[in-house]
Amino acid sequence: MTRALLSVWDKTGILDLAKALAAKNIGILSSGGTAKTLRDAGIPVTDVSEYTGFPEMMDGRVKTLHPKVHGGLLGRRGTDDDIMKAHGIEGIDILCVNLYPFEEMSQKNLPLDELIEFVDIGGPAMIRAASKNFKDVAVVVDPSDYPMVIEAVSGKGFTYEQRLGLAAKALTRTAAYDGAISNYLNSLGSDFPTTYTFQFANGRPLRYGENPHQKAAVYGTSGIAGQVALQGKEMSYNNYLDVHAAVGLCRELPSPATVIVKHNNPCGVALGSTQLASYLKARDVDPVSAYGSVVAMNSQVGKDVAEEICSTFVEVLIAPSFTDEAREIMKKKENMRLLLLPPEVSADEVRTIDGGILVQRTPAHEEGWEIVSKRAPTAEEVAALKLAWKVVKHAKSNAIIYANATETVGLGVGQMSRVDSAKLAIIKASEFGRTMKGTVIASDAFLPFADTLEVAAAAGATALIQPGGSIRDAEVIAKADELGVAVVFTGTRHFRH
Ligand code: 93A
Repeated sequence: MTRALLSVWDKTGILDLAKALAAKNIGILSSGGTAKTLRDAGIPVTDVSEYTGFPEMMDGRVKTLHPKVHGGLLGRRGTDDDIMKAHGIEGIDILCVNLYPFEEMSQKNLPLDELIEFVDIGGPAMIRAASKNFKDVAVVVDPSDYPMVIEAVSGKGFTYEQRLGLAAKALTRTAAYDGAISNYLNSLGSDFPTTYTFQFANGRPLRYGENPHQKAAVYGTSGIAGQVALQGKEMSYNNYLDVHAAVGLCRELPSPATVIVKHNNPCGVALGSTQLASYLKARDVDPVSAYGSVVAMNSQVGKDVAEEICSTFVEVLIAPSFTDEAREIMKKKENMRLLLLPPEVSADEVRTIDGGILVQRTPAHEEGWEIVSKRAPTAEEVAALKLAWKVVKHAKSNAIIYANATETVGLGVGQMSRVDSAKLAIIKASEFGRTMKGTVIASDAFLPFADTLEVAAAAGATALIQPGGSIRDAEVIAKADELGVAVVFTGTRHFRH
């Protein structure tokens, strides 16, 4: 290897890479800004403009777009040597590029005239050229690959597999980049692009899908999809789904809180003065369902929680951090997966249907609450309504959640009729010796009839939160007033199919 071209927006790690190249007498060509960075650090570098005899122009729009650059990347060693020589084209053996930050800048509401300048043309062109010629050119688009490159140039060079892997990664990057640009342009003037392009890297096969006869894989580098278990068995398809469900709710709760999820639905949710207290309360809501569940917590897991978790069977425990002591204790549950709660990635919610996809976006803020009953809820009821409303949002419809100020008491979820959810929650809670006396209820959508309210009130619920909006709202409110139940309308529906 005799020559490398470095042209990077993100200069992270570039000096280390350049030093390693220089140490092996690999000549470095660079575009303006990158050349300056290297030169300032005392690393010998030739400007691309000097090599091509063509200046950078048009405010940088044309920097590397020149046959002497693209010929150097595309020329087949052994086949094109003569023509390269005839035109003074020098072979480029390593290309290191990262692109103008279009994705980041497109979030900043810039006028299109300004944003368009972040559409990188020369960078992707070089990446594609080098990728096509991967047998002769190593193409590097990710600073996290620099150590591998440094090792290769300092040792035996690149293997065929390494070159191919780098090219595949490089083309994944340009495809994602173009996808982001096309999504942006296709959605100008509307909320969603006319053509929806999305790319997820880091695909890993899973042992199987929802069931053992189904094949499956997971894709993604960030959020839950990017998480690898700290201990335990590999994450399964269903684990990812349940973790996603648990984390979505857990992130909305004040800490410390615990969310226990089984088959994509919460089966126990509690707040507590400590993480342990919230876990014990959440588990007691439905200890039978909690067996073999996914548990999400939103504060550090210490020894006390670890010991309790180990006293039962938990599929996955996810938390922002674990103390060393907790990690040590949980090692004895060698199958239990431990995951770190990742920062939230706000992305469109995408689901597949036969022949296409459905996409939706959730705004951060909901409408305000309105008290519509004669009796206003007490402070204690308001706290319970807040908790129940958050939980119902994350349960499958039709859902009725009974809660007090710190925990769910009964959960009726995923039924075809709302009143059945109200009854089911009571049946389940009574199995564990719980009463609905003094609870409140949340309904994910409006109550179409007063029947659900009557069932809940007869069991002891004293307040109701629901979106409102039924043609029989007045009937439901009149029934609530008759029963002394406080009613809050939220204006926002939380169906979850
Ligand atoms: O404006 S460009 O599309 N035109 C080009 O010819 C070109 N060549 C490299 N952008 C171009 N680049 C990009 O410049 C690279 O992809 C990289 O992101 C950046 C590095 O510029 P500099 O070395 O001047 O900081």
